[in-house]
Amino acid sequence: MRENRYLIGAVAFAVAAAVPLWGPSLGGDASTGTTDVHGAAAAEAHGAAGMASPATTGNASGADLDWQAMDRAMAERAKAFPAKTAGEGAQVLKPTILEDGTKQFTLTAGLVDWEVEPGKVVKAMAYNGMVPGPTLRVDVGDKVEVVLKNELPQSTVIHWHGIPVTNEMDGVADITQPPVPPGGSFTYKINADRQSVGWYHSHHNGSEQVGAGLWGAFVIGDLPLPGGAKADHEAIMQLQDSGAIGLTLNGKSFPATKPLEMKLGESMLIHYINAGSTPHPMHLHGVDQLVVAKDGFPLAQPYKADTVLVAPGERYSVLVVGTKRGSWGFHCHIFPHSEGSDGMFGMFTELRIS
Ligand SMILES: [Cu+2]
Repeated sequence: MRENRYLIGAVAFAVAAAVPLWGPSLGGDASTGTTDVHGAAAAEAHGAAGMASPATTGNASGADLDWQAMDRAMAERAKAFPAKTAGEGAQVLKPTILEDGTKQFTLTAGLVDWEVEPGKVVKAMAYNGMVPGPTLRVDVGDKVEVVLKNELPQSTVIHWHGIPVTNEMDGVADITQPPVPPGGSFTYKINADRQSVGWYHSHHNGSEQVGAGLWGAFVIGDLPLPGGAKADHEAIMQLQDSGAIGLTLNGKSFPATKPLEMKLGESMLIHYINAGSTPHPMHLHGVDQLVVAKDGFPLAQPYKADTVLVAPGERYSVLVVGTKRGSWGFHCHIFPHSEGSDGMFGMFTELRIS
């Protein structure tokens, strides 16, 4: 009971602490929260005939733009996709194999400048210089060590979400271990004894550190698919909405998001991981999503959807078959997260079937 009280206290504190931090950033990048409100208010005040669309990325709200200017701005952004930026997140990290066969990974947490979209560079916290952090992939039965080195100016820890660990390896500051101070390190030992689609993230000053970039994917083994099917492609789509990184897919905002690509008739297994602070309904145009797993646990009865709601912390795995050629929109269906008066932004990409 005593531990429970601490936990409840910690959660209440985290929520209270998070509200002022997340308030302005939940709507998107720095310009979002304010222009959004201004746009709606301006439209009301002027009785504007046009829609007060949330101006999330540009300088003007919908009410301030004539329709040609709006169309031009939208076309320009769409044409820039997929835009080049410095840095690529979620790269698969190769382990060092220790003498006893243990797979050892090193994650170094530090400050980096991260380009989320062309010209927009934010002060991020990152593992090994990338956002999201490196993707860890191991086999069922592996013994795993992850060495956390802290080069941040504040303490940190790593929590393993959906990954089997003993209590002392759970990585929650002051609950299961002391925080790892600047300059310190800690080695996590994990027996990867079951298949999982998991992830890892900071559990110290989480409302700042996770949104600043301290998270990544951790996959154990292969997710079994209905009927023993094998997917031709596998992709991980990591969602973020808050903090320094803001509205992104795999650490990048449209037009710097990466299109997913497959050929007609091929299949792709896509794992959503929501590392953010709000749910995102992920909508794929043109082809169905077959939901095959929740939090890495295969579903007894997979089901079809065109929009899959992924809450913070959750993972959903969906199987997609390329039945129709084309560039299909693929985005969060909360439009203030993906499309405004100057076009697509944030959580928008394409599934390209050729
Ligand atoms: Cu969203």
